[in-house]
Formats: sequence, C-alpha cells, structure tokens
Amino acid sequence: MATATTATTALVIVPTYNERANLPVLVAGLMAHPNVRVMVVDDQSPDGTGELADQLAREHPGRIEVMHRTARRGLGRSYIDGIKKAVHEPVDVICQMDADLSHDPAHLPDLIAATDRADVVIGSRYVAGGEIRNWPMRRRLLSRFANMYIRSVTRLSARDCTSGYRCWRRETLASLPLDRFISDGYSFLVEMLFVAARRGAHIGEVPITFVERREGESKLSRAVLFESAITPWRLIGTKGSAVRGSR
Ligand SMILES: Nc1nc2c(ncn2[C@@H]2O[C@H](COP(=O)(O)OP(=O)(O)OP(=O)(O)O)[C@@H](O)[C@H]2O)c(=O)[nH]1
Ligand SMILES: [Mg+2]
Repeated sequence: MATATTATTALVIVPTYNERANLPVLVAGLMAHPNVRVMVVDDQSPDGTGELADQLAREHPGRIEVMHRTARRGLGRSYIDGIKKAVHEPVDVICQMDADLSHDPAHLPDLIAATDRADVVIGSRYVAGGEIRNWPMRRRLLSRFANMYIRSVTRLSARDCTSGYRCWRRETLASLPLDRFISDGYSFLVEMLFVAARRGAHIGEVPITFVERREGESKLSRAVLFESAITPWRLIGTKGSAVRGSR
C-alpha cells in the first residue's frame, strides 16, 4: 500500500566487505526513497569501502551512518552489532540488505509496505513473481536444495529462508535474543527466522528479482556451506540455541 510506504520510516542495515564499486549505486537507489535511512556496517574492508561510506554519509547528512567494526570479521557478527544499535532508533521497520546489488532498492517499498501484514517480510526468490538472474545452474540448484533442506528439517514455512533481503517490524527484531545466536553466514539468516517463528512472529514474503553481483567477489566459503548443513539440526535440537527462553 503506497500510503503505508510513505508514512513508514525504515532503517536499512547494509553489511559491507570490499563493496567499493557497489555501495555508491546502492546508496543512490536507497536515497531515492523518502523516510529511508541507511546504516553501513563495514568490517575494515581493505578496498576502502568504509572510508567511501563515510564520504557518502557526509553527502547525505542525517540519512546515512557508518559503523566501523574492529572485532572479529563476520556477516552474522556485523548484523548483530548493527541490529543492537538499530533497535534503539526511532524507526518503524529495520531492513537487511546485501551491498552487492543483488537486492534491488526498487523492491524496498514493497517489503516495507508488507510489514502491515507481517512481523517480518522476506524479499523472496521463490514465491510467484520471484526471479533469479545470472546464476549458473549449479548455484540455482544449491540454493533450491538449501531451502528444501532447511524447510524440511526446521518446518519453517517460508519459501526463501536464505534470502538476505528482509524487513522487520522493529519490536519483532528487538525481541530476538541476539546474544544467544551462534551462527554466522547464511545460517545466521536461517537462525533469525527460526527463532522469530518459534516466538510467534508472522512471516510474509514478497517477490523480488535477485541479480547476481557484477562487481567484487562473493564471500561464500566452504566453512559457510558446512555451517549451513549443520545449523537446521542444531536449531531443532534442544541444546544451545536461542530458541528457548523468555523474551
Ligand atoms: N561486514 C561484513 N559484511 C560482509 C562480510 N562478508 C560478506 N559481507 C557482506 O554481506 C553481503 C553478502 O555477501 P556476498 O559476498 O554477496 O555473499 P552472498 O550474497 O552470500 O554470495 P553471492 O551470492 O556469491 O554474492 C555483501 O554486502 C557483503 O559485502 C563480513 O565478513 N563482514
Ligand atoms: Mg551476494
């Protein structure tokens, strides 16, 4: 709904590691939306993405902030630090988004608007209207298999559990026990969703067209894949997860 989109304030957390070529394009796309702010969480990118983000913040006063992390590098860790700060900001929704232009800022109003009907909204490749561009068959199969695997082990109902493009109602995100989260990488995204669902959050999905990165390098490693295979089983087990416990 257009009215909800314009009235709703959003803070988009964007973790970055060596995204110098992509960040200015992403920021330009996001700044086109009124009521949208950005928090870049940079892990001391060797290519100078952090300094570039500082420059962008100066160009858009009050709309962009930059967190320069110095602790151990990691996507999940970056999100945890970013979210802990973001939940104290006076915004209605908090979004997660990759910097590599796989996630088109043009979809953001759809995601934000759908928080009217859900506590967390996934930008989904696997609902009607969703699409993937420029992925080789091998990568498509891996992602499809990962989602089937995750859904059958965890019983999560979402079609795209590994999408990193999401919008959360701020209170829903604030209620997650982030300090008890264990995983990093893709698994962190699955863990967030699983814990939120167990706590009664309603998950919505809106279609996106996902476009493979053109600039920079993927950080998908063997360690990340291994973790992804283990995590669903850990989540449904009784020990050590953030699932149990009170808010
Ligand atoms: N702060 C931070 N950001 C990271 C780290 N690793 C990846 N990122 C960012 O997380 C987002 C997703 O990373 P990608 O390398 O695109 O990983 P991916 O999307 O899983 O892999 P591809 O599909 O191959 O692109 C991008 O914005 C990266 O810059 C990290 O260790 N720290
Ligand atoms: Mg990517």
